[in-house]
Amino acid sequence: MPANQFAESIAHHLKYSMGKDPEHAQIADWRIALSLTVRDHIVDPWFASTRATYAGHHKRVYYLSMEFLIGRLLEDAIVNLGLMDLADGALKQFGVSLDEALADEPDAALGNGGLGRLAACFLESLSTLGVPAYGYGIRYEHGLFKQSFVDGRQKEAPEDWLQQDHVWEFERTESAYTIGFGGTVATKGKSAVWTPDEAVIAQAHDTPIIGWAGRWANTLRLWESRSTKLFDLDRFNAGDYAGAAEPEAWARTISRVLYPDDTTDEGKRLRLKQEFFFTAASLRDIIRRYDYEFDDISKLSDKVAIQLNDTHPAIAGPELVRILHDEKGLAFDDAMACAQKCLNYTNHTLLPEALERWSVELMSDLLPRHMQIIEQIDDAHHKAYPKRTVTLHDEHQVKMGELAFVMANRVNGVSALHTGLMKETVFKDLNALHPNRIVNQTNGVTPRRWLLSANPRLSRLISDTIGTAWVDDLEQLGRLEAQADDAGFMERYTAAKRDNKAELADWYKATHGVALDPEAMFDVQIKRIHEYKRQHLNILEAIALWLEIKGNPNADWTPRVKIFGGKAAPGYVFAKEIIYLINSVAAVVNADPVTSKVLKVVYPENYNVTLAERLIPAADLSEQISTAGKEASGTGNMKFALNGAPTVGTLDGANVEIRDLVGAENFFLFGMTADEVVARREVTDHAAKAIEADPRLKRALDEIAKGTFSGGDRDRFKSIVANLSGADYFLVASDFSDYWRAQREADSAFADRGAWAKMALMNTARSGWFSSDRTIRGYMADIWGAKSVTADL
Ligand code: 26Q
Repeated sequence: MPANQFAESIAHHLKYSMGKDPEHAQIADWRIALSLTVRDHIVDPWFASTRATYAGHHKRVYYLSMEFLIGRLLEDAIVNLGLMDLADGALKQFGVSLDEALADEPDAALGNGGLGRLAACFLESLSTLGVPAYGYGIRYEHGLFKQSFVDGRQKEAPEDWLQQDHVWEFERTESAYTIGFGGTVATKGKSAVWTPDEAVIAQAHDTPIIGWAGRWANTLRLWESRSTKLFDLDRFNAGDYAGAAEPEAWARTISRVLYPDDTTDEGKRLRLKQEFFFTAASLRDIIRRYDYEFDDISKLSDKVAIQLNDTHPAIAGPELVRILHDEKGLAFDDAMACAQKCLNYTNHTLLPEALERWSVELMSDLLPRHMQIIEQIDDAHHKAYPKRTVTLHDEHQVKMGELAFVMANRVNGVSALHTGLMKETVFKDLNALHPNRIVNQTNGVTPRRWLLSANPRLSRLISDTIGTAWVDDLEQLGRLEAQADDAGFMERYTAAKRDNKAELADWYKATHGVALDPEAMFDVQIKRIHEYKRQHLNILEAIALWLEIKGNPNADWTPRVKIFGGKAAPGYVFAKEIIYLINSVAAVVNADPVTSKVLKVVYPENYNVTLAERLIPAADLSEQISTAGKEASGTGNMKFALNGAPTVGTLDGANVEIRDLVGAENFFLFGMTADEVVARREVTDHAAKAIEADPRLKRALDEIAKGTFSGGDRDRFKSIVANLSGADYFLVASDFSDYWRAQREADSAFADRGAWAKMALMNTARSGWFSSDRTIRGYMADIWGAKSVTADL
């Protein structure tokens, strides 16, 4: 398309789709007009994809997830459609900067962290690979809260991504389902009739997800809850205006806000309602589409593969059985077998407190028919496996992990280590009964967003060196290894990182008023704040380092900037204390004239996908320091490695596989293994012993206790000090000494810039396996039995 035509299309949309006079258009208006123009380029491939799927009667993959952490969409679409130069040139004609337009888009944060971001990477890879697929989730009016710091403490404010026109979605008024709750069950022969006493409407909104090179587009279908009645006219006419709007307001609460908790099983009725709401609507939609195309419902699994992203949609098991048995008339056992062939479950955590359980009372009250079916599933499972029984409910609770497992064809973990631990721990008994059901699918990340678009400098160098095929064949990066001895290439590789760091420093100075030295090592830890992720281990090391530098200021220190990013669940008190401590340490350390040239601690507010895209390309060192056995996989770790930041990390999650691939010599390993962690917990006073054995750790804790970071207030961080010197469940103290050692090794390595650049390059060159394209191929082959349709075209 010629540049003029592209510009004309923008002008046309501004005027006729948006009713804006270009004279008065703001940056948001230009951004939306550009989005509408780009969107026009998506529609044809989108329709073609749907038609090809129907024409070939292909199997479809359905990815059910409570969370899709998609971030901004415009740049992704422009990059995948190859429209960057056109868009840039066209906006210039109007005197508008493309960068500013891209930066104006709100970041869609319909997720908490890794699980939600994984779902977003998977959607993009499914489209890139040309697999017929739908993502199904909830269209939250408010995504993850906005984080700010007030005097160092986290403050939450509502997120409002839908304040401006959101032109990426199409509302489908014809796709709406009534979803019931509560009520009664009447028996009818062998099956039952459920009559709910409360109902809401699930209204579909579709967002096309375009794959690389615009070859294929799938749909993300998000459900919005609406009232079945518009408003109560009688109450309105009686003058009760607030009361009249109540049914509408009440129904809408289901899709009002994303649960910001990723630790505790919130015992909330609303959460269970959200789960059933989107799962039931999605299943109805899936079956409607199947019925339109095929006759024999018992063959559903030939054409339908459903992936449950954790247990949040696990009610899909009983709901699908209910539809097949109560509504479609299959015998109960046939209904159960049919559902099992369609469903698959991904586990993302082994932390006991994060495994979902619902009380039998709540389940019976909200979903009475489903509770009966859960009992029947349990009985059927017991009958089939009489020797060992695994009950789906004990202590009057329904265990959603067990339910998802029993109702799944395949169950998967998200890294080799995690899958192994699943078999040995939470699902030990079920694994013994169903030895082939658990499979591993190590996570991956989309290289289009996390390299091509987030790191244009490095991408350009890669494409200049090995061509552009790496973009959808990431293992081609291996060819970069041969460049390690080419001085010209290494100079450009180093320059790309230096320029990314300078850009980050400029942004930080402009937004936070603090200067960062781009020559220093940028040491980055970005992820949700959690005790098991051990941000407190990192900040303790910062304190110890600060003290060490103060004691010997003229030594040859490797300058470091420690960068933190991440949100704490609003109800997670200890995580919020860690944030407060990091900010308090930053304030003291950054103001110290003796040390501030070689050590800074910074914590930009409101970490999100957009900030990750800024930080990762500028990182020198990737902090992946969780207690071994606790991080299911990690995906940030992969993004850093790909962008040339070696890891300092434990043998946890996918770190293990990263180290195997990039080479032990290009990874700063420290800490106990998962087995050693279990053994160490048995040692009496393990924390006290570790502190006694390491004077640096002792001093660091003493400084906190003395009030050095709290204006002399000795009580402020009492809970942290008490935890770390007491129970210390996540073994921060026991891993400290080895962490310190690994960090000093990183310091020395960084001082040799040439050698460091080679380590970084090996991380880039050997991380191609961590593409989510590889992960999706694994799911296609081992779990879904789905095919790439573009591969046949
Ligand atoms: C549960 C009940 C009630 C409210 C909220 C929740 C809830 C919400 C989100 C529970 C868990 C989550 C998110 C978990 C998560 O993000 N896990 C991460 O998944 C990544 C993708 O597989 C892994 O890489 C990370 O290791 C894992 O922590």
